[in-house]
Amino acid sequence: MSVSLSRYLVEQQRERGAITPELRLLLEVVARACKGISHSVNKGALGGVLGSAGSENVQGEVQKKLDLIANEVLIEANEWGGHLAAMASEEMETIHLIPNRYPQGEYLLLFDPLDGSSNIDVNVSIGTIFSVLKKPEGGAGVSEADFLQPGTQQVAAGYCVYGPQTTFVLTVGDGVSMFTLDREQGSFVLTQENVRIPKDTKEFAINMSNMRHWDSPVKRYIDECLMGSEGPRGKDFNMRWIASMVADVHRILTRGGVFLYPWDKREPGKPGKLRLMYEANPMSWLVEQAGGAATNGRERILNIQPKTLHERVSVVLGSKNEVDLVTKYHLGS
Ligand code: AHM
Ligand code: MG
Repeated sequence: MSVSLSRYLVEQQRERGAITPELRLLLEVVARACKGISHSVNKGALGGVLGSAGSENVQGEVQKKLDLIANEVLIEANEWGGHLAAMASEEMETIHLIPNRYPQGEYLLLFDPLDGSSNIDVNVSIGTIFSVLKKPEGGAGVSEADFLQPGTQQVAAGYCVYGPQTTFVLTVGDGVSMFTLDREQGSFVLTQENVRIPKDTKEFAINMSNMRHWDSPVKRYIDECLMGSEGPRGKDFNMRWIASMVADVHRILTRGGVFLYPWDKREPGKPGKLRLMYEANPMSWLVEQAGGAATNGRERILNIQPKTLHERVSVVLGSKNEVDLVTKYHLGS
């Protein structure tokens, strides 16, 4: 018998005590929003949703129409349920407070509404990434400072990948589960539980066009992979780079691999391209929950104390032994 996401969440709440009723509602609502986004993504040119919106986000990136549609869908779905104190998004400079006309809850929701924006118009997998925190106790109202908690404080995290299938991937700290969207039923159905990432791999993911800008530990690691069976690694590697972190991480959760988006010399003042709070933290927790590892080259990503909402970070995640090796090269040992 198939298990729907709703049933899975009820069981997580009732039998395992892993989530509260409010968090269950929150996750149901996020999944419902993802269904709506999936619908828009599928329509593509027929829905008039492709192309640029003609605006830029706070990071100076051109916003696509679907970036804004996905952002709107997530906000509208989550505003009225009474489970949230506030939201934050890659596409919004400041936090989004819950309007006074709705009850306030104790959770904080962060998201990248549509990750892999450069792939929207070319019909390649994209996705939504989300992270849930609890508002710190005490203090009236809610401010950006309430969001600045390390990834270890997440109470739920996941993503929804819009690819050949729409798959919702979730952790509430009790392993990683995957749910496939059944379009006829209109519901997410549990298709894999207890996802595990193999400790070793022969597959790496990095944007090789940035090679000349990398730092020496990253160069060394990739050079050794490229030497294959003739080099110190003694095995041939394969490479994949989808340029949608959701799709690259989904492959790693499915069959292993290592993903790197390191600091590089193009913008030396920035720690990396990817954002800590709504990209790296949720993905790092999922990867760790599946037996993998995630560091910024030196330290565990989940331990980083964020200083700003849109802070960036260098990312190395995936199969544990590879992440450990890259980290070792950075630490100079
Ligand atoms: P986005 O959130 O604006 O889509 O940017 C993040 C994406 C990641 O999904 C992906 O890993 C990376 O940017 C690709 O960057 P690049 O085009 O430099 O290879
Ligand atoms: Mg993104």
